[in-house]
Amino acid sequence: MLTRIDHIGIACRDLDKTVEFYRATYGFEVFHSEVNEEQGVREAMLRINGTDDGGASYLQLLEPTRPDSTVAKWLEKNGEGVHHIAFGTADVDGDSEAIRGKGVRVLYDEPRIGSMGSRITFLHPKDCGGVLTELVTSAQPAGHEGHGAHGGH
Ligand code: CMX
Ligand code: CO
Repeated sequence: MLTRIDHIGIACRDLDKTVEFYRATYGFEVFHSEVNEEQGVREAMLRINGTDDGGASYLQLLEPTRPDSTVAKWLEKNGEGVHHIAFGTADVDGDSEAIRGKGVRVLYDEPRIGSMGSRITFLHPKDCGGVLTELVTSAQPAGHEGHGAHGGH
């Protein structure tokens, strides 16, 4: 069951500058940052609020690490802006299979590793009304999400 907005993914050209915009404008601080080579991104997670399933909602700021990455190609075509939304679930495997069964293309056969050791998959935007949609199961057990995952570069 999808129980929260886990994050909104925002594509940018300059991560440090974008982090500073969100800090100076809204007061949001970086909760976690990392490079995900498989996804071709350098990212910063800004924690906005906790959620009633024990998780949290974030903004995920994304800068491409290489020109052939999905985010680089998207920036080339669209410029900076909202790139995807992500729903949180305790069971990304079960939920993605159920959604696949409804005829929506799930991009990965098995979930891959996302932010903070989470397991993630994506639904094709062309099957979701033009919205690239991610499903996320956090690494932390339910009830303890959002704690102890600071730092890491
Ligand atoms: N939102 C909405 N539509 C999108 C999109 C997006 N983010 N990215 C691509 N599309 C649309 C394009 O506009 C295009 O539509 P048209 O044919 O009407 O022009 C169509 O999908 C195909 O796009 P494309 O530019 O040819 O791109 P690809 O097919 O090569 O890739 C996708 C699209 C969704 C398969 C690819 O972006 C993908 O695998 N995404 C999942 C991985 C990802 O995004 N990783 C980065 C984030 C990591 C994280 O969140 O942790
Ligand atoms: Co994401």
